[in-house]
Amino acid sequence: MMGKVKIKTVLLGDSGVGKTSIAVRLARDVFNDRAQPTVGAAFFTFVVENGEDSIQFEMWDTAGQERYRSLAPMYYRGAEVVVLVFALSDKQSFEAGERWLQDVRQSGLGPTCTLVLVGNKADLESERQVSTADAEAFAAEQGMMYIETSAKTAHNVKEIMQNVAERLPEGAGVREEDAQAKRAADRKAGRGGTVAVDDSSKGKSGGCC
Ligand SMILES: Nc1nc2c(ncn2[C@@H]2O[C@H](COP(=O)(O)OP(=O)(O)OP(=O)(O)O)[C@@H](O)[C@H]2O)c(=O)[nH]1
Ligand SMILES: [Mg+2]
Repeated sequence: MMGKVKIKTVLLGDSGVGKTSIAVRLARDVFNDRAQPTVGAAFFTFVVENGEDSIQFEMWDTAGQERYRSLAPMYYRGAEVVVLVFALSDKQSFEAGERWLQDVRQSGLGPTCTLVLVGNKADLESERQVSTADAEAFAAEQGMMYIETSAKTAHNVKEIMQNVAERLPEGAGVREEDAQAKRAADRKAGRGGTVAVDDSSKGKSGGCC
């Protein structure tokens, strides 16, 4: 029983595999045929109920394009759930998974981090280039869950996070009660919850002549 928790989650994988489409499906349950490549990263939040637990996923949707690759560690630092996406219709995106995982592991993720491999675009069955068996074998080798989805038809998309929610280790995430207690303690100690504004520039600006 975890109660109400917030879980930092990150979506990774090559450009065009459907990360943003999955995030949009999770957060708003819609699909856009002409989604644009993500610039930098995008943030999504949604709640998954699991029995008496209410899990608020705070999801960073990173940009897969090579030029943004160096930014990704900023988003997966401290992540408790890493979702690595490839497209079932694009073998190269599957093969790229190893490199994405290497990056993630190098950043030193916690031992309780949940790793998920998602084979997306399952609706393009006639264009399939990666077999379920190959993807399952890779996932098992890497200690990941595996699931095949279609952001287009919504097939299995909710199930990604439902499966994660069911398997989260006890003590994962930031509990709402703890966050509240911390805010109260900070107030009592005279530490404001707001960031102090640096006013060192006061008096220097706005001068005329
Ligand atoms: N047929 C099909 N097309 C999809 C699916 N998911 C995404 N697409 C399409 O694939 C293209 C790329 O999707 P995005 O969600 O933008 O991909 P991305 O992984 O976020 O790409 P980057 O932001 O560049 O990293 C878009 O044209 C989507 O409409 C799916 O499940 N099936
Ligand atoms: Mg994107």
